[in-house]
Amino acid sequence: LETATSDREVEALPLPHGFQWGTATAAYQIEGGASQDGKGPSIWDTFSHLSPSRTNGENADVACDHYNRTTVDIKLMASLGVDVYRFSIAWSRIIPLGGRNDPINERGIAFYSNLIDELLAHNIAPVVTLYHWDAPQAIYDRYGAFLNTEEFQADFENYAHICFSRFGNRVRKWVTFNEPYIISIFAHLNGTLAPGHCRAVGTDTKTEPWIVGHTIILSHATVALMYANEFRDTQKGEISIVLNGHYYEPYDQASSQDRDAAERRLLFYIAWFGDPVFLGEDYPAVMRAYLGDRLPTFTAKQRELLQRAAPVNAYYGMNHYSTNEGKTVGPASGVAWLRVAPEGFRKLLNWIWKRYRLPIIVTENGCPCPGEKDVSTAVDDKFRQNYFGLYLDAISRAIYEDRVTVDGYYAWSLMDNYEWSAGYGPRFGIIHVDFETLERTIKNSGYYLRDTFMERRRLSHSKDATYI
Ligand code: GBH
Repeated sequence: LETATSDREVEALPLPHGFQWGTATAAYQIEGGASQDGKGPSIWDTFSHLSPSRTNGENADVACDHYNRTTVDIKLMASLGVDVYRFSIAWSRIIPLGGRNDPINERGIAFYSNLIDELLAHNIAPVVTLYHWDAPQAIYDRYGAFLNTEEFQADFENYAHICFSRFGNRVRKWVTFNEPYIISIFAHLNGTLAPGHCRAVGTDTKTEPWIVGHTIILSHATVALMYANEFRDTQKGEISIVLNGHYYEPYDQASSQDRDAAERRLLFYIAWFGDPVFLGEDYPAVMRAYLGDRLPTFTAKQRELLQRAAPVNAYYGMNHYSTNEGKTVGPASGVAWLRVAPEGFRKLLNWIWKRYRLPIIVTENGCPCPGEKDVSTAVDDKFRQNYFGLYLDAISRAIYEDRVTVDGYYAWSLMDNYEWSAGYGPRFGIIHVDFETLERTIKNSGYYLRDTFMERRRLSHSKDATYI
């Protein structure tokens, strides 16, 4: 495997003593058990079985079979010394038909309840995402899911209420939505992710992606406020949302047009959701200027909701993988869209901190190695170790040199899994999964993370920590 990721060497800089590290996954990507124990179909069950295939001929009916192997997987995690495990709940396991008047599936609830108990028994804190892309198929059939703001908001609120009631006594950190940008643009504009809505007859790609975004923002605000009003005092947890985004470098630093373009890209990518959610403000003015009335308008009542909900968000959940510009910014990894660019990461940490002033938790970061295939080549994953090392160094620089607050880091992903429309090709795991035998093997990057977090946190409170 290729090893070079950057001109820079990993320095293993200090991280704060209380800095939490963990791993992350999503239900559809790992669980399998597609119709086990009363689970209803989700839009991903449908999408991954379409013909002709839009997912490289592959589906996640079985995936890592995590649904039947949680004990093994938690033991592996525990052996790596993680503090945290971020996973998502499949809505259609809890309410197979999705809606607020539909029956609850106790067997689905039992699965997540046991998962949480087992994590806690191993001293691993659960971080729970309510929505990681797998809407119940029934609500999409009934009213287009995200395309009907009021219906979705009410159904999501009901689903979230059940989750807080049943799991909230053991969960200290909640995420409402994973990556609203991807849900809006990839699932409803270019159609490479479920439901691939724009490919259907009669869809309107001029307005629909922006309606989807609107729905997510309002549903998040409703649920965050409900959590604060009904659950937070007794359950003592935190809630927020996870936003993704590459950093954008101006193609030519000397050009003010390029600098504006890069900044505009960040506003469309991140502030689209960040400004309404974290600041309680309207969409960025530049979005209105470009999109006009293709972009929905918040009513006075909705603005009030946003303003009341904004202070409830306890952290900024940041998924980050790479940097873009008009030219190549680093060596290629195992997928075309991801290049190794830790400096961009550091700049984006600063950009987010400056705009939102919330403690940042890196809720996903990782990469596949170039040429990574079977276990014989995958386990000695130097490229990934180097990527992790460089990105962790960038966090240290942001914390100690730039004074940005970063509280945690969750590697994507705990194990190789179903990479959505790319199927089982790209492997992001720190644990290798053989998809024939379902055997798990910890990769060297897993051990690397275990050791480097121990070392980096030790440095921060040793006398030798001259870095600060
Ligand atoms: C995250 O999305 C997801 O939260 C996670 O589920 C996923 O497994 C992980 O990243 C790794 O991808 O092939 O050019 O069409 C990150 C956003 C959106 C990045 C889809 C890759 C496909 C680009 N991802 N995108 S392309």
